Amino acid sequence: MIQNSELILNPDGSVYHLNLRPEHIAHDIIFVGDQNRVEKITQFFDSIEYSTQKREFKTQTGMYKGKRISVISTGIGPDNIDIVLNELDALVNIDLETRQPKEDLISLNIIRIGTSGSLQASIPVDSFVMSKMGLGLDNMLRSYLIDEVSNHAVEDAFVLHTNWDIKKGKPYAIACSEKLEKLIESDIIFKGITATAGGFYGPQGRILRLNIQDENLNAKMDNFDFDGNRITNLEMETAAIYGLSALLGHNALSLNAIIANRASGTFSEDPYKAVDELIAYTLDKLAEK
Ligand code: R1P
Repeated sequence: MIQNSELILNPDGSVYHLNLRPEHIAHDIIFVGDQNRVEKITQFFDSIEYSTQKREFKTQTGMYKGKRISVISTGIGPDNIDIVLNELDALVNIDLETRQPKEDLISLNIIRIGTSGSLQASIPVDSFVMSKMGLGLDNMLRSYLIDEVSNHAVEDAFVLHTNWDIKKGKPYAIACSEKLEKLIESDIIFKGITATAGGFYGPQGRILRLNIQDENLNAKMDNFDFDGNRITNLEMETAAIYGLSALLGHNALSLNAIIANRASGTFSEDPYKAVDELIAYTLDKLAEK
């Protein structure tokens, strides 16, 4: 039995941070970072059956063209992904009455619609990137036993290529769900490796007033190449989503609207438009499923 201190439930039986009970979520789920992005998606729904919010975690569940979908905001960063993935998994794969894991496990389909900075001059602002792989620079997943789901060859090649300081912890590489990749892909979407940082400034190579451990890291990431796979972009959630999904048996895919180009130093003139277009694109692909 999982103790009360380990799996915390609110007085109404909902999971501690997400404020959700099992009946509140669909098995097709869209993650966004920004809580204000939830309604940018659900405005297109035919109906909404449930809404809740606690802290940055806002959820709406409803129907879109005959498909039941939940949209959940994860806030910023891999630490929040640890909360969201574990609590969502508990909702479907742990009996909250007996506090025992279930025998028949459910696989959720999880698609992130995020924003991100491109590292490649050839991937311009306002384009879309699908992450074939998440490369976690953030360490969160290293608290789990990840050897069976992570790609050691990519990790070792990246450590060697960047002369990575192992004091920062070893990066981890996890692939996306091939099933969701096939569902969502098209020739308008770039594909590549998405690096996930544990912070926005220093951890992503931004220097304001503090010196950073490796000023050349972004340039080295920019020319990393593993069997023709390049690091396309840098954000803060994808690798953590891929890692916990792989460990827990869920399918995950991350899509990002590119709103900044770190190679050219440019920022989108209308970042909301790119996000809106990615939302419309993803909803249509999901409805075809
Ligand atoms: C940083 O501004 C945030 O924006 C990006 C990063 O991953 C980080 O969460 O994604 P979202 O727009 O999806 O939050």
